[in-house]
Amino acid sequence: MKEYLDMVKYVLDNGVRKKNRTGVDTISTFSYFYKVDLSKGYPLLTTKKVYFNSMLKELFWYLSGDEHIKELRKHTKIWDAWADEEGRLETAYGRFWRKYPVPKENHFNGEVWVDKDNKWTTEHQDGTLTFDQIQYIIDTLKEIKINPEASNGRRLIVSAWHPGNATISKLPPCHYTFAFNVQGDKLNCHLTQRSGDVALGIPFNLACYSLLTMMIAKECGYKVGEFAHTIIDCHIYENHIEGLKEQIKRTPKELPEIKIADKPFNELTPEDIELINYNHDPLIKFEVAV
Ligand code: THF
Repeated sequence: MKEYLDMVKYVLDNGVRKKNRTGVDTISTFSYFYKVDLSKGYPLLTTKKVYFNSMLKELFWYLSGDEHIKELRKHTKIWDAWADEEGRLETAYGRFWRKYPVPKENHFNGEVWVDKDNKWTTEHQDGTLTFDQIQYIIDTLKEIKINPEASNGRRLIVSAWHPGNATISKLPPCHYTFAFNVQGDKLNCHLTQRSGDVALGIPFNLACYSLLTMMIAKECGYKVGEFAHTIIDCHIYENHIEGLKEQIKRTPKELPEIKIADKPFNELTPEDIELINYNHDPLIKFEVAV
């Protein structure tokens, strides 16, 4: 994928050395943007082997809304470093996608921040209220499909950022908000990321949100449009520079395809997602900075 290799080259050429909490320095740039057309194939990098299965399990972990990785860690180690022995972790992607905490009542001047029919809000046994942002997106996209003038077409936002949680979390979400956008019969998605590890995280994030967009497009009756990505602190860890210099010498191959089983979105499992014709260059080993 040319768009990815261009990003690698940009950061290699323009990155400025910077220290960070992990102890491994990065070369860092501010606010990189690229987008890819999902109708041209599934953007899983071909210039190295990307562990599609780890990424797939990660996406279904997000969608489960679980606040632990008890299931996920049976399949991949990619989140182990941030969880405790029980598998619990404060990084709140899926938890906030599916169960964003909302104030109960009389929050400010008696305002109630709950949708009127409790369509997306659930009251839990302990009395807390949470909002299912993914279900809101799906239901609203279906409504927009029937009535393109619906008022909420530019409010299709999912937020994984909670300021309070972010102050205590060992690792607040890196990709913390995404937005859907309909143009004609196509569904687009834009992801904003506060911090992006070019070698390891970004290939996963790109594949993950592109697949999510394809799944939601299918569920709601749209064709796939573009995936767009803004990375605010876009960086390369110094121990990844050699590997990436090797990778940019490689020539991208034709992109693979994705086949999604004919099932309602909420019933999909990783087994229902098929990756077809993934031809790739050899793995490049990168160490993750924790
Ligand atoms: N921290 C850092 N420094 N980089 C990240 O990309 C990152 N994440 C998540 C949280 N903190 C991060 C964790 N995601 C791999 C991939 C994604 C990760 C963490 C690790 C990884 O090691 N990938 C290898 C092997 C994959 C495998 O064994 O399955 C690879 O070659 O891709 C970004 O969201």
